[in-house]
Amino acid sequence: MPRLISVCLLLLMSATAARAEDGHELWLRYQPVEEQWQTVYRGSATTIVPGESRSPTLDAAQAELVRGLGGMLAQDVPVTQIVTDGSVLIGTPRSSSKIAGLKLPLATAGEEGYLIRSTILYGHAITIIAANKDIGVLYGVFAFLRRIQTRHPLDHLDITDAPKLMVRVLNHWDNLDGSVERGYAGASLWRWQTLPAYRDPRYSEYARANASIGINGAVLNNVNSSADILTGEYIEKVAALAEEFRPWGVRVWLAPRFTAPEEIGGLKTADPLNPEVRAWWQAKVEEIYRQIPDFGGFLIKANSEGQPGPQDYGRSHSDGANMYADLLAPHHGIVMYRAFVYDDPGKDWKLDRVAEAYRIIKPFDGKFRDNVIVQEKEGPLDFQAREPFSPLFGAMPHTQMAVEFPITKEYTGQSSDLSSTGFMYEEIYQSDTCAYGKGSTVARIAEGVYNHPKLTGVAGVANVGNDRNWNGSIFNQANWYAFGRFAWDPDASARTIGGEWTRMTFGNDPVVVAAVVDMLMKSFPALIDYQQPLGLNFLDIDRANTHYGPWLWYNEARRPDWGDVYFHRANETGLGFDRSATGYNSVAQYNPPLKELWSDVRTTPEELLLWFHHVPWVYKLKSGRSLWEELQFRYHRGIATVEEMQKTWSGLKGKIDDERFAAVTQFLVMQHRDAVWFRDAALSYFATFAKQPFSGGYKPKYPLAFYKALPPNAAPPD
Ligand code: BDP
Repeated sequence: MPRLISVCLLLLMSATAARAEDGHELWLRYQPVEEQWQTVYRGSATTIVPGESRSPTLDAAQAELVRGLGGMLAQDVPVTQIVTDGSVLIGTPRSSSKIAGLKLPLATAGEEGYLIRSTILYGHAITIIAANKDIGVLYGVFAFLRRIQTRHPLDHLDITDAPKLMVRVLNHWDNLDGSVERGYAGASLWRWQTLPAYRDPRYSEYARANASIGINGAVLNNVNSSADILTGEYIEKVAALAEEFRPWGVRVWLAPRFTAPEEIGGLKTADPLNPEVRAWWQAKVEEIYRQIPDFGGFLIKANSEGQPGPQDYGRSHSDGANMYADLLAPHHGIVMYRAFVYDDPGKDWKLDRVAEAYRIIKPFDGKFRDNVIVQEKEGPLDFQAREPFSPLFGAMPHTQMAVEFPITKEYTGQSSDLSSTGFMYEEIYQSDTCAYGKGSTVARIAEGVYNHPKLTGVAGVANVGNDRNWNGSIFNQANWYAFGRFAWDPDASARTIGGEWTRMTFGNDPVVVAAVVDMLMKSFPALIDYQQPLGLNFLDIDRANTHYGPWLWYNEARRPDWGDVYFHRANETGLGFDRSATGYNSVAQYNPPLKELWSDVRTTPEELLLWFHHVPWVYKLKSGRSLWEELQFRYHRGIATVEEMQKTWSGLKGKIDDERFAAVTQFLVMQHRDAVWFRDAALSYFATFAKQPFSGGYKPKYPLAFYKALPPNAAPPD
């Protein structure tokens, strides 16, 4: 019997050691560090010394430190006022007389930044985490813990860091019925039914995760908005969420519906210049600020894809944006006005859809109020895996511009694919717009280097849902993380951020780190290869609007640009959309020398070849291969990379807990299936125009007719 007990005990112990993880803890796992690191760190974090005065944010910072240090150093780290060797002193000059006495150079830390410094106080070697504002202390605490999570030393620290962008918001496309537009991580996190009374603990957990990567705002509802969000009933619910988020420095924002004065206000019009309409909005804005004094502002999608807007009343985009801006200004609220607009011209449209945002919005440069930010998707089209940067960046010198990035992966792998969007964030931010001389990158424009007054920001369309792991898959967490870290510093590198995330998520075993970072870095280029090589795009518009799987032949939509054929323009002479001077000339929207370089097929980067040109099938690329051969080469390369990722991952068996290991393994199988599906359908379809055989003995798995007959959203059998 005693023997049986000890066996059971052993089993139990080993089960705990290999503790299965479901991903709920994200990158904030705070697992005990290895023995040798315990020795290194313990001396630098023996006690926590907070200031004399408190606030919910300072309490959160202190609690995080207790939790993080306690977990990683596997010992209690007491909170005390007594300074000893190894104390961590936290606070602002206002909250802590000790910090005030140190007269730290906090000016460069600004409103939200922090300073972490090793110093001597009363003869003791200590670490200070100080800031001008409480939120900076919280960010500093997360940065300090991140150092331990990623095994960086804690001595001789002298760090000052501050976010380069002011507004760092997630855009949730959550509907009030609990569904999420383009969400692949379960239903909405907001349980409207039980708000404001019930405060799901996940609300503050969500805000904490955001704070850990510096995100400071959340637009709660879909840009395709319902007016109901502005009713008194919902504003109370929104206020409850704001209360849960507040300690973590996350403000709530809303996407109002332009016609709300008519729909819920009983007015006959929503004309932004009508005094009654203005009065209605003014009362609404005041009602919001009475309950939510730190309300962030409004995100607006107007006159785009059927959404109502000022043009419906004969007014302009700036009339609409400025009406909101004027009403929000006394409360320090901000309008984020989306440049993702395109008109509805009906069936005989002759325009280039890609050129629309620029054509429609650029004329308003300088016409928006100072508290309006124009929010433009990263590319001129619509979140495709690879687009050139939007030419609006660099075309509106008198306008505050923010990039809108996809985090949710509508066109970049949805729920199944491992594809790390950090790659895209870096590629876009580092693109040189050439607008203000060499080196005027999208990052510098976003940072407001060329703008006065300076109001900067970024938005990411969230991939958060009520799935246990928040994002639908473990690797999708990397994209939320990367968005936040790039929002903090647009000049950061995807590799460094990926490395941080990997260490925090899977641990610091160098074999694991090297393997996972390698997967992250190759995943997005692989996706481009097997879905949208050489600048192709929108090959997945299907009749049910799911955007999952290849639908290259689809051409039956109400308007041509809601079909695939419009975008790839495959015919017997070649492939691609001619946006050069000989075609639609949309390339002219770019600054010199880009417009000249990209207008010439020989000087266009091959990554964007078919974005700008209609290229003959026999055209020779740099590789020496013809377009038809190169296309095949890239599709195959994409799949080969997925296979490499599968191999790399399977090599980590035993080094990752079983649950997450199995989940990723299964997702990779799906990804491989879908990548093969994309390649086979695309190449079978293009072959009907190229009229040439496949190279190297390759043969698609099924005939083209089979792919065409698949219903939307249904992958072929393996
Ligand atoms: C498109 C999505 C649609 C969004 C739209 C937008 O398919 O669901 O409403 O973007 O950004 O790509 O407004």
